[in-house]
Amino acid sequence: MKKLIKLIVALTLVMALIFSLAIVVYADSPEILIDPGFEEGTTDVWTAYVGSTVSDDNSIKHSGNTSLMCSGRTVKHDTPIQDVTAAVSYYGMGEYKVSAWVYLTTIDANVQIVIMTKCADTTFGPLADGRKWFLTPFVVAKKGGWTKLEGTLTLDSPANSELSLVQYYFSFDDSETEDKKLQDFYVDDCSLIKTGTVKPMPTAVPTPSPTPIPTPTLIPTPTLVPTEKPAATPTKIPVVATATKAPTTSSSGNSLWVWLAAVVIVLGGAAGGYFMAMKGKKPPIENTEPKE
Ligand SMILES: [Ca+2]
Repeated sequence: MKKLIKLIVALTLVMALIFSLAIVVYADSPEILIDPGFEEGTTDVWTAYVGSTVSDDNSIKHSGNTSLMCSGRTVKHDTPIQDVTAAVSYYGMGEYKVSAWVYLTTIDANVQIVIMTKCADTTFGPLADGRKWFLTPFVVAKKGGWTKLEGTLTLDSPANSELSLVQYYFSFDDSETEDKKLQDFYVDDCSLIKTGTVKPMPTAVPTPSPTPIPTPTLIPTPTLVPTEKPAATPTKIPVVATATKAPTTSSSGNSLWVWLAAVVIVLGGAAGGYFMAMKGKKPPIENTEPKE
């Protein structure tokens, strides 16, 4: 019984977790098309499929200030086109909502929205070259007014085959006369959204701008400041060793030495004088002459 209760609790927790995650991811994708209303002035996002001319126009617009005019068309699908390969590859196969507003200039005509997928597997598709077209039903668009095209397209290219190209564009009815299918027209407020469960697309990481290398500041050569001559350390005068103090002699001792010196001097002087006297005394001259 306890095991059964534990199992029920565990299953409840798992279901709650799955349900909470489902709430987070259950939502349609944000708008996939870039500049869908032509208000951002992008120049390379929307191009012409074949050889027509596409240009921003401010005179006829469905909303905002700008629409896109397509002129000089030569074939039914020569229309504005946007490459959506990255987004559709990310969101994958399944249901997509598409819509757009068109304004014809010459005569009412059939117009539709086209999503073309091309797989790396070139055996896929009606032409066996990897391409397949997903089309909204034709709508009779009006001359001199805005008509909404819309539909839900279920893309079913092989899930295991990488998409090499996905495009969003328009097509006129090839069975109609040329004045209908090749006329100039305007388009505005386009849309392409993946419905149902989608994974949030990671925000594109902006390319970091290179950090400017600072110009090295020239460090001026420092002026040589004469080193202040340190004050001469007075040469230490060696301390003269204090003479060993002679043993103090008594005054009597000094006197004795003085007396002895005096005696020596006196005796020396006397002796010298004597010898000098003796040296100076001439001996008596003997008479050495012959006697007569
Ligand atoms: Ca607009």
